[in-house]
Amino acid sequence: MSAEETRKKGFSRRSLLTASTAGAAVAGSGLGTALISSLSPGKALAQDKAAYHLEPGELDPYYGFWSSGQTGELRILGFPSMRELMRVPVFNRCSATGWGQTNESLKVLTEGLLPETKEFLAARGMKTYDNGDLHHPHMSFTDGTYDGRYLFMNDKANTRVARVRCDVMKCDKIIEIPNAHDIHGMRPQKFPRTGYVFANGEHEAPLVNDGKVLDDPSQYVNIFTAIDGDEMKVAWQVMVSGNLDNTDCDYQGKYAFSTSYNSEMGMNLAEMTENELDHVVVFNLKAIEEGVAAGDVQMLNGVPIIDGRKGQNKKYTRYIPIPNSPHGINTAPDKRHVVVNGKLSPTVSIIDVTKLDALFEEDADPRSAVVGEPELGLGPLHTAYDGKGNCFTTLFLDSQVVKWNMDKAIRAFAGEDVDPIISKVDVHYQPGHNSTSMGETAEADGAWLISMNKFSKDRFLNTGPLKPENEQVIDISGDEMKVVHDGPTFAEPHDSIIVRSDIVKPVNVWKRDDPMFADAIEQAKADGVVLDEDDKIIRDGNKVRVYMTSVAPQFGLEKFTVKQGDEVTVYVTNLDDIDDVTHGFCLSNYGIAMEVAPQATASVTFTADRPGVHWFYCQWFCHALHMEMRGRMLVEPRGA
Ligand code: RUQ
Ligand code: CUA
Repeated sequence: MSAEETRKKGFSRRSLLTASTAGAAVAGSGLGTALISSLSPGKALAQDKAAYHLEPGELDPYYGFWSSGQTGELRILGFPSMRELMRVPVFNRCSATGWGQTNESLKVLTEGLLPETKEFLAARGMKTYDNGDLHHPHMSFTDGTYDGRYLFMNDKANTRVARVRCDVMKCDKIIEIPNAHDIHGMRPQKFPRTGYVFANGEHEAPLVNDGKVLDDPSQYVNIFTAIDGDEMKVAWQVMVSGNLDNTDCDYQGKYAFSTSYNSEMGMNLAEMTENELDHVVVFNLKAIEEGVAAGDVQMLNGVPIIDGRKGQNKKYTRYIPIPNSPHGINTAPDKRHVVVNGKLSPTVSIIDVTKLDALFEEDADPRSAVVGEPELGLGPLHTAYDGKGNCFTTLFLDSQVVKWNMDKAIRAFAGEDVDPIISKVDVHYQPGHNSTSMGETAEADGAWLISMNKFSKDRFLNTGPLKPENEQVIDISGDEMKVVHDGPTFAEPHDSIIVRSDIVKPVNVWKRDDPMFADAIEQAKADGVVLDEDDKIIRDGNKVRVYMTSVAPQFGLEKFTVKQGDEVTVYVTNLDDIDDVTHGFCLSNYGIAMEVAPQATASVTFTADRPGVHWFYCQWFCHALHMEMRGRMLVEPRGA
């Protein structure tokens, strides 16, 4: 039998030979001899691996942008090799790069905080939060697909939304969202462009949360926010009923929609899961924009808020009943269907966006927008797409991914006798999110699926009571899904996107006038210092500004002298413009360290309260004489 015939019969060479018992299984069947004699198993495996295993020096065809949950950073992976390429600090504090300590990062981390938050943190001796819970990274869109400009991400822990610039892969904006609590679901507008970034406030609280209303849940509200992704400013908010979980939007630029569990507005588990039906809230973007323009709002913290609660004005929102506690919501690349994942219900519900107009214009029954509700298995959480009409849904409780057909599910709902389920594959264990290559865009290519599993249990060497997560790469090019790689990761890659590598075009060196260090450029100008040329110390009362260049393997200053108690700012400008020659500035026993990438300026401010000789050194291996790249800060004792 030829390999082709074998595949047609449902046995692929791959499934036979990748099984550990392949030899035995094959030997026992009549078709084994032919296969084994024509192929050496080693070669077949190698061919198979070639799809996801790269040879040294080969580049991945995709970028993977990974969240890190409670670690608070963004991670960049090569995909499908799953090699971790970079960590981009966002809501966390980073020892290597100085994120959370440099003046440049502190500006990003503090300028978008609400005044009351700044006050609250200052009383604790803090400038910003040190933790974050980054769940959902998504790229900006133009015309239904990724455009390589920005990545947006949420912080559930401290109610923030951040943006990362894709040219330098650094976070350039973080804003705290007023009036809302705990931003969870977050998605950029797909059409015509981003545009808006939609963000769900998950937890409910009194709208004015100053302590006057406490244990009276009847006065709590939930808030949906639309952010202007270019300006990184809140455009408007909508007050809704029920906790907002995940969100997505259409490919037409007309609607956004959020899943909502706890339509009961319950305060404990029993109350929260009481109703048989929760809902999806549909937001009519044009009606909301008109309402805001017409002043049908209340202003709070500088933001216009529309009342879109259930039973209020039906112009702005409609509530589509969905079986108990829906979680993920995912718009299909067919630009028409949206899958709502049941979580506590074994079903997913399919919404047809072409039926949403009637909900608003003709007051149609909201359930009329539901055109399918296949039962898939236990604990459906998220759905991804192959762009060929098929859907991949994670089943948390079953520890499986199920592949099913959208069209068949819709026909079955209409009464036809068809089974939408194509196949299932075991994953290890308890999957949450999944993503397909380009799958949340109109350019879904159907090559790969990643299943992001919350538990790894026995899949790796034991690391003690705390185990890694497990992310499995699945080949979805055929009808049967094949798990081809286990990827252990630290807490907790929650969600990811897989982006074709040609879309993302990062630079190799910084531009000397980059806005990231605009403040340093301005201060230098005021001090009569040319950042790329001068090594100078400027004294300004008890403030001292130290301007230093760096070229491998030397800092521009071998020493500088300050007085105990001075407020010192060190600016380091990296004059190297060769790819990959990053320097660092680490001031030992002062708790100071930062990254200075090619052509960048970085700065840090501290009080020189320890007298004596203190070495600073380059902390990024840059040259054969990297160890020699060092200098002294001499601190004269007080009264000397
Ligand atoms: S939600 S495991 Cu925070 Cu993305 Cu579904
Ligand atoms: Cu410069 Cu190491």
